[in-house]
Amino acid sequence: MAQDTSRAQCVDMVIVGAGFGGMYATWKFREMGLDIVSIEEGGDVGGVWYWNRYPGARCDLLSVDYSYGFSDAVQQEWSWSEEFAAQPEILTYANFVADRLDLRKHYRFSTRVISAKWDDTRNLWTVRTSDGAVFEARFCVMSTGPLSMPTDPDIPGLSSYKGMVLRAAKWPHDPVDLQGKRVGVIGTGSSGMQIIQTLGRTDCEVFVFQRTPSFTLPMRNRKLDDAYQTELKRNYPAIRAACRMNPTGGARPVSTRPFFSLPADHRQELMEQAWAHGGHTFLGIFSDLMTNQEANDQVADFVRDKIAQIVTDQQLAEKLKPRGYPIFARRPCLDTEYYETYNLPNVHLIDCLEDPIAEITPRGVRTQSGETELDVLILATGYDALTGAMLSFEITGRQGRPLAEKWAGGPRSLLGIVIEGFPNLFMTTGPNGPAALANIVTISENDVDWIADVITHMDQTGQAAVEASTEAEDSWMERIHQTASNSLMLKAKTWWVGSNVKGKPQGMLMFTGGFHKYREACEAIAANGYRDLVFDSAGSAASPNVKAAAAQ
Ligand code: N01
Repeated sequence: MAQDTSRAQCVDMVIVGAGFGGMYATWKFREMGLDIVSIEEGGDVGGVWYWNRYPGARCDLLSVDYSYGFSDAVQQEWSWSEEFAAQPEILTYANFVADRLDLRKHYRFSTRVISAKWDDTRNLWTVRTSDGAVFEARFCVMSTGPLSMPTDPDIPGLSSYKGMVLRAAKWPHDPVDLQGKRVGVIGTGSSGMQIIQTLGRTDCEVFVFQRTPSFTLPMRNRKLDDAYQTELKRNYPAIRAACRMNPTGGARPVSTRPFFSLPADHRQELMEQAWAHGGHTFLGIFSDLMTNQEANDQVADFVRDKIAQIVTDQQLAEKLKPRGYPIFARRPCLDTEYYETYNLPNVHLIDCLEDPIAEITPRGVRTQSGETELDVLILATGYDALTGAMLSFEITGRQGRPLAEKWAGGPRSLLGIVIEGFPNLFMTTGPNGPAALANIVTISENDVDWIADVITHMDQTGQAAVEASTEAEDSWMERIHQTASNSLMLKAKTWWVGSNVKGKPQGMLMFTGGFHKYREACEAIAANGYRDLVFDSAGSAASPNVKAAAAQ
């Protein structure tokens, strides 16, 4: 059916999202001279940090890593107060960047994209938004984020509950008074654990509904003093370079030492030191934790022993011990006295493996053994991750093919950036890249820069459209599959493999080979003259601005 585009506003590029990917894309493509419009559902910048305002929300990547390196002015002017920043500081940082780089003027906030359709004859995208606007654009960049579509639990009776329901991922912007309340928390992933360890230290009565216990390691956060800040700012070029060489996209220790290459007492000593030091040290002491089941078991035992040492009631400690999956095959958390929280008299664990939730009632939560009355119910039940946001609106590619149809068996793309059959559509931190397995900010910068180079190449060579070749996409998907199969990553049920959403295709969708290998793959495609991409020069629609910039 012909599209009515008579009201359309013509731009070079539509960018979706105001998280770290969308904000950097907005800056980068504006600086390249493109006429851009950026669209964001939230009322302002910040992405997940705009929405996730729950008590205790904090990033468990180092603040220094979890910040932009593309602008030296920004990194020199901004100072982090803590090694691991809390949500309010990260949101203030996002606002600082938006102000400093004057990004807001490009955004339409509180606006959702409702469809994006490719026009084969004109080589243009038509993008419609919830406020009735229509844009025609040569390019679309989807910076919709891997964790931006929260899911409610599949428990009967939720709508019947008469108390207050709060969602970790859509926390109210106005203060919520939880003082003295009976608060139930469903979910013990990263969000739930942060809420529990925070509310447990207030005068709330906290009831934790735990289904699968998660592993968590001590964060041991600390304030950053002036001397440290000065040294840090002097070293930024080296830090950013190190992040780009690292599997996590952060300046984290990496080991080349297999677990069993050391005697048992030395291994124990290293684990004790890492536990005492906190942060990411633990992940950097052995090289083979995700490939050697026996090594993984021993590290998991070490953490289970720590739980037993911390939690005074040994029956409770047993319930908190994660079992049945390798440590680090589900997203581990860095916590602040999470296990200690269960020694507090106002914190109660309901083990939903032993005593499953039957329903949510008007008064609270009923498990098999009885009803727990609650004033407030907090849902920290996770996300339709990686693909949820992209499939939440209609995207139609070449010959009217819906993305939902192409991705019916799971997402397919080259690098998580370009998709066969969807010309001039780019993703940042897309589902087949390292996505949520590495530092989102480092990946975002990598992806946006790669896209910018492709667009420059197109304009220099007179191309109107670009997409992944079928062969390159197939071969990248095979590499994702092979890399995951060679590790223990597939041995846990988690959002990483889509098992938290009913009916979702299962399997590792992210590239598990590390950010450094992913970056090398991106660079190799550019270095081979983009032979893995298919270009279409028909009626080249190069933006006049980009052409002018390229000619300079
Ligand atoms: O979500 P999750 P999240 N009955 O999917 C439970 C990032 N993040 O928002 O495992 C009972 O991890 C579910 O139980 P189970 C980070 O990448 C980072 O916490 O399915 N329980 C699980 O316990 C993270 O991985 C930070 O048995 C039910 C929980 O809900 C990602 O976001 C902070 C249930 C969901 O855990 C997602 O974390 C926060 C049911 N019917 C988030 N349905 C930091 O940087 C679901 N659950 C620190």
